[in-house]
Amino acid sequence: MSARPYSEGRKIEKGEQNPIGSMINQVVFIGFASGWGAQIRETEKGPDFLFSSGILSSLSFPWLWKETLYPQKSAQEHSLPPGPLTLPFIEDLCRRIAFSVESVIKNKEFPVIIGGDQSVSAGTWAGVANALKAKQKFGLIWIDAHKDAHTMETTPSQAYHGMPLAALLGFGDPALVNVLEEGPILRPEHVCLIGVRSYEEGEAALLKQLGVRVYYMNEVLEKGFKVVFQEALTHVKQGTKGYGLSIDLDAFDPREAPGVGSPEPGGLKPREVLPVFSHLKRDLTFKALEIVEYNPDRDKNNKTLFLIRDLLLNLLAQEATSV
Ligand SMILES: [Mn+2]
Repeated sequence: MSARPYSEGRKIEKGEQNPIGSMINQVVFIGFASGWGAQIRETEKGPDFLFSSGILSSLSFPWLWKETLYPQKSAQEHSLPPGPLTLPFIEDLCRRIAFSVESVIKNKEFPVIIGGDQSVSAGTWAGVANALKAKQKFGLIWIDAHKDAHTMETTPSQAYHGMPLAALLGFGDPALVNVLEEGPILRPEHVCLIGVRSYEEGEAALLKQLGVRVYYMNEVLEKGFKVVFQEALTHVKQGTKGYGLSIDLDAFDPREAPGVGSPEPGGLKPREVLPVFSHLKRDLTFKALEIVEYNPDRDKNNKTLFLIRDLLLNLLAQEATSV
């Protein structure tokens, strides 16, 4: 199983304004059905569950589900420990997602990547940077409970979903660093992390050495999400040709988003985050969005599913929906 094309979606109606901006035709979803980068593999069910839930029919903007990318072998058919044995699946998927994202942007459409474990990020942002000719000139806000900045030398778990940010900055396995072309996708000064509260020494040392700005959860609680996010936006827009948003659902408090791969207590509150996101509308420098680590098996009362819908509405709809 490689890719399943979907035609479902909602077309732009006559006279309707487009989401994001008038240059953009529609929002295009791409699913990344992978659990190979994680220790717990059920995130591979995330995109199909989201799509078949029917919840996307409540989106108020034009959208299309382009495809869902599946690994050569599912973790349900095949058992492997985290680490190098899983890399061929991840490398192949990252390249396919990069090509898919690239073609969406070249088509003047806005890509939304739905994961799947966060190893996808090594592919997503390679594709975005290529399409925009913005390699090392692209900003990224990484909203996550973790730093995802390990390399094989520092990781305790060997799981590749803990490594994509390092790869985007040029560190780690060449298969993930050089997905489409040689060399790092992002420069450290163009990256911000928000919501971090669980990490290991090795990855922290790498980000510190590179001077990457990390807004720990403490700082978010102190200043408020609104102030932190505005600062982060200013940061990632400086000297770049655009910016993207990578949202690991585990950044949110597990009481609000229980359906994730690696929950960490004490996270972001949707009621603080969603209104802030609604201000991103029609910002033409906002180029792509990924929402990852959705694990439907662990969700409770579809809370996480509804949170994904609310994130999409607040980030992409003309009028933000109150929550
Ligand atoms: Mn993550």
